[in-house]
Amino acid sequence: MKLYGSLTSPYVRKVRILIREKNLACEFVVADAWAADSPIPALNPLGKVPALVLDNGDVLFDSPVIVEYLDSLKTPALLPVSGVARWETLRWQALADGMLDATVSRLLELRRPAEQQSAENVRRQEDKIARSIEYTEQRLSRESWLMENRFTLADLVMAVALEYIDFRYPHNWRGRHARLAQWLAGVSARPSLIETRPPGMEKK
Ligand SMILES: N[C@@H](CCC(=O)N[C@@H](CS)C(=O)NCC(=O)O)C(=O)O
Repeated sequence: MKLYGSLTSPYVRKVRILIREKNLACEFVVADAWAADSPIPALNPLGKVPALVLDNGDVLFDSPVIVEYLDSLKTPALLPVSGVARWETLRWQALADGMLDATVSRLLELRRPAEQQSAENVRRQEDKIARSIEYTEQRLSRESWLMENRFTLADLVMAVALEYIDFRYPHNWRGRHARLAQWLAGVSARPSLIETRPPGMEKK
């Protein structure tokens, strides 16, 4: 298998962490989705990374699909296989992906020429991020993990989202969310997170 993606994409990082956690054999091919000669549009019509090329040549795309496929290859499952825990974990992934989408959208808005930027859109994305951080802290139990009293996909995706917010939208969310900050510090110390941190992303 070959995983195509950039070093900075948080969606790609989700997949790289899962590969590391499950010790799967998968080659990582660094590819820039934005480059004129990018190989990505030929793999994924949406032109986005990550894209996973399977051994039979078929290609999977969109990180939730790739994550679920890779997780199915080897136990223990990081995505609980059934019941309430499964739906709750998928909801954590939807929330984390939405936090990434909002952070990317805010960044792209701020990269437009100053006179074309929409302050309203920036605020709208920041509100989504703030509400999501609040939501997460409210649901944090006293355990070290979000689900099942063990490291699952829920912890993986939420840590990626919060570290990406620190990277692209640094602000003092820790001031009002000390418990969440403490939880993140624990997950962030895992080798899979340390080894996949993009250049320039310092650990808080
Ligand atoms: N929902 C997708 C989002 C992937 C995504 O937006 N990737 C970005 C990199 S961070 C990308 O490839 N953007 C190129 C583009 O939008 O043309 C997923 O989870 O895989």
